[in-house]
Amino acid sequence: MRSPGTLLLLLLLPTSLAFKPTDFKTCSQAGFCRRGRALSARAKENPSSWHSPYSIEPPEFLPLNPRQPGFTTSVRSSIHPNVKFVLDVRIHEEGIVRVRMDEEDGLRKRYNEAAQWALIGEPLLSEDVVWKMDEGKAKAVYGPKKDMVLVVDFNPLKITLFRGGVEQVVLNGRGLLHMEHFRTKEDSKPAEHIESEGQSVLQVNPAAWFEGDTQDAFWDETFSSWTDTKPKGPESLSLDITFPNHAHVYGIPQHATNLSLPSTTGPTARYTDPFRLYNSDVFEYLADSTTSLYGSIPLMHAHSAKSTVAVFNVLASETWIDIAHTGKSGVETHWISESGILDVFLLPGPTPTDVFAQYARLTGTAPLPAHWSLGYHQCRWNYVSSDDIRGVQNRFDEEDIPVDVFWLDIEYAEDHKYFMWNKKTFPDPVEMTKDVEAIERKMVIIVDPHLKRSNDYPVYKRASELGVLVKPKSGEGEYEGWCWPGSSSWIDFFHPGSWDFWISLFKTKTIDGQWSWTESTNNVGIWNDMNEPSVFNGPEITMPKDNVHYGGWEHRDVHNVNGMLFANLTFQAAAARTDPPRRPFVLTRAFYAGSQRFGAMWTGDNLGTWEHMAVGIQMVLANGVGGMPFAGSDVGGFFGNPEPEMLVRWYVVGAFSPFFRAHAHIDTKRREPYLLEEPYKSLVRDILRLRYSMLPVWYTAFRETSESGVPILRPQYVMFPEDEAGFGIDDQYYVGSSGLLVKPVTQKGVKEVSVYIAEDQVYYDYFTNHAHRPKNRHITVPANLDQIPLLIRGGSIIPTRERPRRSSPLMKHDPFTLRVALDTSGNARGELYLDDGETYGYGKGDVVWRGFGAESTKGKGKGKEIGTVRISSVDLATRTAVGAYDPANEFARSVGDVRVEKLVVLGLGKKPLSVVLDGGRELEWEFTSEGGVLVVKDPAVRVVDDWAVVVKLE
Ligand code: NBV
Repeated sequence: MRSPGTLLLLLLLPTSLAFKPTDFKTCSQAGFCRRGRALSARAKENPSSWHSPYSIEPPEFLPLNPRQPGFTTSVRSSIHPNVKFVLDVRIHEEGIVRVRMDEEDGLRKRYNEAAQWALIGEPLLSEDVVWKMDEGKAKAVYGPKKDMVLVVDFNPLKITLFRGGVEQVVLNGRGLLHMEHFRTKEDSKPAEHIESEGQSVLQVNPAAWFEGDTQDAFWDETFSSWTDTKPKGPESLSLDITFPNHAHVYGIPQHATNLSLPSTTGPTARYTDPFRLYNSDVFEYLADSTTSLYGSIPLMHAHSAKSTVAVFNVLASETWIDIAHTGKSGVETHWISESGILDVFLLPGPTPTDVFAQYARLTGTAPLPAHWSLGYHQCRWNYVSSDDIRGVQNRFDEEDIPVDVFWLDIEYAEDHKYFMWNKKTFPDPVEMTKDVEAIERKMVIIVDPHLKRSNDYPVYKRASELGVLVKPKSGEGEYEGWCWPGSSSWIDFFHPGSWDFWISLFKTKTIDGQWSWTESTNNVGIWNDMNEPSVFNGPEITMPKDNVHYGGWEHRDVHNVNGMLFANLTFQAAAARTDPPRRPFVLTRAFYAGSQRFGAMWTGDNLGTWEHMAVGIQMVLANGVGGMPFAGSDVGGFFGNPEPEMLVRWYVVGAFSPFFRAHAHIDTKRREPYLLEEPYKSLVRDILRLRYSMLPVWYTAFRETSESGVPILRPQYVMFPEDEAGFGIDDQYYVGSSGLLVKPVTQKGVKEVSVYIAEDQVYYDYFTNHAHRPKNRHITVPANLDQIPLLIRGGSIIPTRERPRRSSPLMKHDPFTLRVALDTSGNARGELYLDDGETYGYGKGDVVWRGFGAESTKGKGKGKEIGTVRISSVDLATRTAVGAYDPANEFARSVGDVRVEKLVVLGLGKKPLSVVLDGGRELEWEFTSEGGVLVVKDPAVRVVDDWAVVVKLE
């Protein structure tokens, strides 16, 4: 059932607005992208004579002050000698280099605030740099090994980062740097074409060799029926970034493509268009394309067996990126942005893990999420009434299927006025929410950014009174666009005046007589959709670029940051509902660099096809590279009615994604797991139980990523950075540091899969305990519909909780099983992190963090060789915590009764002679010689304690 409003809107949407990929620009339809590509084409046509017109003044103070972290100097462009630019080069801690360039005393100001939203603070400067001047270049030597050298060439301007004498990243090496300066219409005369012999275009327009001889889309531009007025004229920014000696590039999410990004230009090109970064609501997006999707993270890793480096190009405007793999010489990239200053960070690596840490240092990490949010989320557009929600919950319980969260999409809201319940269908919203919460489950409710322009809507009314709505191009009044509620306006979250107001809306008690969401509870999570922003009657289904935001910035300047601010404020609002705050859950569709700090994301409106299932994995991996680990794709596909086989496989993809949610379009048939026929229903139930049993692994992995920034889903190049054969693999991945390796099946009718293994190590089948040794670097694993290709890497210890429960909080006191998967030397290690899962108590040490180890030794006993495997649990929090950590902290006490109920040791060479708890007590055990599996039953040890179990072998 859909509301009459939605039905009307869906019918009214003209086909030109039917969100086809053709509704979105190609590079050739975006003036500045055409100009950028034309610049690169001219450079290619004239390889011998091409040179960058930009040069810098030698920073003369450097020889006097060689220990400066950087310098600022003026930049000249030989084609516009009267225009002034300024360059700032700095070396920060961790060897991160920042290069900024802006126009100085220009006619207008370029947008320079993207970094302010992306970064967690002003990065600290390095104290370890020594500069010298050398042959027309400035050279900075730094780093603990003094092997990092930054070379700045003065004329033409070029910046190169070397490590160990090898070129890593080069800026403007191909001479494509171009910062279009501000001008007036009057003084920007188009070049005249001179036909007569002997006179070249250059005589009329000396800049034409570089800039071209036309003024392509300088002052306005039309796409379909929309005209972008471009009041500031041309201000685009082009920059070539080359990664010599690196063969793969990753990152720049979000695109539906391979993890290792294919070429978009040159002889190796797979695509014709560059990758685009322009947050867009692309309806029914293609499963293989460079089209920009809902989020944009301008971070790119470049990788080779010897090195990883990255660039973070902090731009908030529409950006296109050409990639060319050039064989031995590396990867050439060309970044073309519509507006903004040049603000590039070079992250020096040298390993993927280092790059993640360096990026995390700049933009922060994903905070520890609420534990329940790692459970299974059941969503649909829409559960149509309170009773519908209650009914769905009952059916899950009747069928014994675990679930943590029920979601409400836009139809709960009267006339799509978010926060306002449709009382006909949801007469008792708080009671309904409490009914869900009674079984320790949660609700997540959608709050979109478009506000119905109606004075009976308190949210719009107040925002309008405060004057915090986005303005149209005139800079006066309120921008009006079309979205679900009909005529709508959008809060300008760049306006500080909107912040307290937004936060106050989420309070569940009225404060100072202001309207707030009293018909809600403090546990409710929030879903921020449509925040690209999606505008049905706008150009490319978004806001006109000449709309005006706080500070006078145009929408074109801030577009890609816009959605992040909405999620940021919602996250703050949800946290501020209680004092002390509790960990909020916010899901966002649009995102930017830094969005990881404000919750989870999903890959938007995918299709129920095998291709979309497969590309969803690649996209989640790429989002991890971009610093957004808490990610997933709609299980089942948003559009369409997946056949049961596909649905079962998709549940496996979901169960091995950090964010696990099933969702479906309003026009699809209901497909909650309990509706499936057998055997599919039981298969899905088992997959869900598997996810729940592994929540300790996921939560432990989130702890790690919240500190290190290393993604939760780890592709081969992250795990084995020196193994070239793995660099292109993106259909299998490891889960955190756990040692679990999964290869979800994403094709129909599959019976077995071949898993790539980069090392000479034993890998155990998670379900059968079968010990595999790779042959030709592969393991063949059975993968019928009731089988999941899931392996444990030898050397890992996996903590699980195996009692089926209805929701994750009900598992709090359940005992643990440890799977001890010995490596080829008989050793293993693992970790378990626990806390209360909802407060910030972990900040003051209310945690349990255990390190497990298995160590094999050989010795003499009674005249014979006796082998021992010692399996132990030690406290990690004491060792790593800053200040005094109390192992008997409040949380630890609350789980003092929690036991380890079973040890499963895999890969024992021989039958044990005895299994004893260190200190004496004999334990009960069973040994299966096939695979060398020892099961130790109930060692009766507490999870909070130090203990050791000693296995003696003949
Ligand atoms: O709110 C309705 C849908 C939502 O279910 C989906 O997950 C979002 O990606 N929303 C988009 C708006 C309309 C989509 C056609």
